[in-house]
Amino acid sequence: MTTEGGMMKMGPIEGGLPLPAGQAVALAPGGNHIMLMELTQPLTDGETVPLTLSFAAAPAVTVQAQVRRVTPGGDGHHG
Ligand SMILES: [Cu+2]
Repeated sequence: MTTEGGMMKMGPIEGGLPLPAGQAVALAPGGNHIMLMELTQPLTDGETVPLTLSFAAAPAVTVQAQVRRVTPGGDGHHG
């Protein structure tokens, strides 16, 4: 997410999210986040879905993500 002329804009990070060695990189609402697009089935509150993260210089990692309802206004751009 970036702010341009006071407007929040969201888009993919060109070239991917930089992960400097030895540094923590946070994903959070309103900041860098993973966006699930073109879902093939609806997500149900409380269920767990696998997310596979791909890296340029490391093997892919699959994590289990918990589906949670977003509080209205909590994120600012997803509603
Ligand atoms: Cu987003």
